[in-house]
Amino acid sequence: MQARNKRMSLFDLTNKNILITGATGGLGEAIADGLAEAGANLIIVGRNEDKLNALKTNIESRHNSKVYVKPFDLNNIDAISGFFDDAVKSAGSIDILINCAGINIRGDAEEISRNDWNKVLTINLSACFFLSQAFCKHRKSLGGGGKIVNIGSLMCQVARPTTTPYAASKGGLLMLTKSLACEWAKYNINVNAIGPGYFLTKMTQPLKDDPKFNEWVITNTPMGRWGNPHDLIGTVVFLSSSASDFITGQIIYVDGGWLSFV
Ligand code: GCO
Repeated sequence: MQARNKRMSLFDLTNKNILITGATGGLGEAIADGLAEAGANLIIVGRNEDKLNALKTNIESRHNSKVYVKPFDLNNIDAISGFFDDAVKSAGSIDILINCAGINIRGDAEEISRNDWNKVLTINLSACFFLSQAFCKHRKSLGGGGKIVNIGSLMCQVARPTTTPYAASKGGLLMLTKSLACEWAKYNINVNAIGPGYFLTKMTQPLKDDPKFNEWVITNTPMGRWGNPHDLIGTVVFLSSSASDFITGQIIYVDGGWLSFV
């Protein structure tokens, strides 16, 4: 029993402060809840303060975790560093950054406007970079250590028509993960990513509602189903915890076998 507890403490996140963006989104809520269950305190970031407050109440009522609500619009790239400093002031320090916010604007590549292109690239890629930069500065000031987990997609690796800005942003996010892993290993900061397969959220509901698309997802996912946001928790906890201390620059696909299937 003793030995088992010791092993499990590898995954323990007690007293870790984790900042998560997109916290009230389809994947973010489940991830935030799972991290709190593993013992972490959370700094939850999103645009809608009411939704953030509801999530805080929900998490604090069920877990022994302190949740700080930080409304912020990630489009505001120039304000990211000030926002991050403010979040640090509230929580005392931030040990782990989870870049989970993401958007998709689908359409034919021939028709995508510059505005839509910029919107997707700003949230899915630029905001992740500048948050990571602020995080690195903070961790350096504490003598190093820390973890970044980027929420990617199957589209870090493969594409599908009508999702060009999204696929470009997620491909970029994978290389951002690898670049920062190489550069910040010297500060003992691990940078990894997770690539969810087709998960059922508000964002993918229109895809699920299309019978042909739904059939395509089920047939191409060896496990024969859409992912449930809770399917991500184990991997997020692993990459946030000391169980992954010698892993950096990696992406783990949580895809029910999608990428292994031809
Ligand atoms: C979409 C996207 C994603 C998928 C993802 C699979 O059109 O919204 O394809 O949200 O779920 O690419 O990883």
